[in-house]
Amino acid sequence: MKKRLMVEGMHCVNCVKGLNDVLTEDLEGVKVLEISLEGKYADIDVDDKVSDDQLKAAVEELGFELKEIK
Ligand code: 9UX
Repeated sequence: MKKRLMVEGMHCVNCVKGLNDVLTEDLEGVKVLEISLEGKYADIDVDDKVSDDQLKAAVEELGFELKEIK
């Protein structure tokens, strides 16, 4: 299913790359559709087996904050 992760703390393109990498490499079953630095979100397509807690852990591993999942 498609989810939008509202992410606080991305400040440059390397942050975007880091988030992309952690989401795709740490978790099996996540496809990144778009990450917006300006919009502070990451749109993903994710398998049902991946929990919101796992997404949160991956995002926060980088020091970002997962504010909300839409
Ligand atoms: Mo850019 Mo992000 O220098 O944590 S990598 S601000």
